[in-house]
Amino acid sequence: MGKMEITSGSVHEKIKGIQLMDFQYWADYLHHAERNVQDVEPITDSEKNLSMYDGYEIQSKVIDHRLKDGETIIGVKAGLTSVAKQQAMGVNEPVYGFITDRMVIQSGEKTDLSRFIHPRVEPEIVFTLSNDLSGANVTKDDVLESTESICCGLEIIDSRYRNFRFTLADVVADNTSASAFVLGEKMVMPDFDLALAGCLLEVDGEVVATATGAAILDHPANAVALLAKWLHNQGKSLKKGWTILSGGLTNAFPLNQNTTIEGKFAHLGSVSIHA
Ligand code: 0L1
Ligand code: MG
Repeated sequence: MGKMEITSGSVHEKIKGIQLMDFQYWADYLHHAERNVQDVEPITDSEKNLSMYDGYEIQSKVIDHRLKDGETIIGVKAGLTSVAKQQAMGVNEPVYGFITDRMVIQSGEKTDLSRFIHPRVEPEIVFTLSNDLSGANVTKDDVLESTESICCGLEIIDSRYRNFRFTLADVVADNTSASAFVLGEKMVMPDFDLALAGCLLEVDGEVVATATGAAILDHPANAVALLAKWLHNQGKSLKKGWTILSGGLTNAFPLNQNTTIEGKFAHLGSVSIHA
């Protein structure tokens, strides 16, 4: 894709004298940035009043772009579910986004960095459900009852915004920086206390961060329950067999050329990314 072409006219449209934000314009802007591996300034530099509602409207159009490009939704992610991540990014609430088949990296495969702007890696606990799950009051226990298996994973986040500078509404519009992920090979039932499950994150063999599952909203299944409630509010559900990322347990670390990042987990084995 070359220079960005905007077909919908101006950034704003006026209906009956009320100025409306052009969600499609901003979705095109972010999709173009992702496809061209070009960082951009946050939407809020232009749209000071961008709300969370606006962010999710734009995100939905960003996902439409991906579907038009032939991608398939294979799951969902919770983001900013740990205090470590919220403090690092200067925000105070979790968010969600969608993941597609184009984001899968096979375990052991060397990661081609040319498709990323400034990738960072964070360790995740990943759920697969045995049935669809949705509802206004889904609990951690409902999630655990519906869990087919869990595994460890590493998510590559790659904000389309320059220097990862964004507000919460910006990052929502950008599909919560979703970019790629790799899953560990060991699949287990959550028949142990996931809140106590330890995780070490290593960069080139050196431990750079540690956490337990409790870092994710006291228990990672709480993040999945939150996703079920969010989707319920949109008349949707978590789908059986989807890959569900519960959020980075620790802060994320840059993935540079000739770097190996490995997540080592109690009960769940380990998973690594090499670039
Ligand atoms: O935990 C996450 O996956 C959050 C990603 C969004 C914020 C970021 O880019 O760090
Ligand atoms: Mg994440």
